[in-house]
Amino acid sequence: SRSSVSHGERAKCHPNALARRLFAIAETKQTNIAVSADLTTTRELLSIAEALGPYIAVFKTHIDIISDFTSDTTDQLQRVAEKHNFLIFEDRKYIDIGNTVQKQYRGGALRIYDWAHIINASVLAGEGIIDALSRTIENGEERDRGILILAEMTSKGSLATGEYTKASVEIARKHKEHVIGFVATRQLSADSRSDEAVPGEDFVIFTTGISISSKGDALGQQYQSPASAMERGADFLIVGRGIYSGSDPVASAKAYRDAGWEAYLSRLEG
Ligand code: 5IU
Repeated sequence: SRSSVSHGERAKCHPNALARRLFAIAETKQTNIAVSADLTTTRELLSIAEALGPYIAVFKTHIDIISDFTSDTTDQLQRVAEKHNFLIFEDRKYIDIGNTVQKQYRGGALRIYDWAHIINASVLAGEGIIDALSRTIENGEERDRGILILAEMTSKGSLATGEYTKASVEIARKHKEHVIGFVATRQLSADSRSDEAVPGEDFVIFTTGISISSKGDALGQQYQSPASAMERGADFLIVGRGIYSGSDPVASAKAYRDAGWEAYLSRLEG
């Protein structure tokens, strides 16, 4: 099945250039960790990016929570990303009508298209949102851009389930040029009858809600362990407070990287 294919193999074969780059980074740095840097000042954001850069494949931001944001924040973040060879994922969760999300993606004060390799979107509003974001990518000059569809959520009582999740997969299949995968808690695109990978299809699964030590927080977040997420089909593990909120984020990042990579290797061995 698909889960026994290595990152190196997927780096060679994936039809999407950004996905190839992502798998090549994972293979080279031997990490499937995406740190969720939910920090609120430019200084903290850049210092955690610099410190954790060597151990991560992806740096996930919520750029609208930075209290002192200027274009310098993201200019500098891009420089750190180049230096340490990781991709930037802005967790913006686009959800509006096509005409609005194009403006939110391309323009405004944040100019997310200019600096974020990966963005995500909900298909609550229908597939037009994916058309609109795809067109922004096609009309722009940056070629290494990709979209993740928000197919599930980890918060208690999430309504992103069942038919909604199924529709997410169907819409992704129609937009393979720019949709590189899903934010989800498990493998979603296997053939429902055989459980085998669908030929020619290689969606990347990013799983949030990962913690080695905690089961949840006071606001409804629900966690699973790195090993559990990898067993369920995750390709990249998104870790926030588990890494940045302790006294030694670098040591935590290494621990999550080791746990994630070990689980990946044992999955390869089947
Ligand atoms: N996030 C989730 N669950 C989801 C989705 C996104 O937690 O279903 I979609 C985001 C929220 C936060 C990060 O930015 O992932 C998780 O942070 P912690 O690891 O600190 O809980």
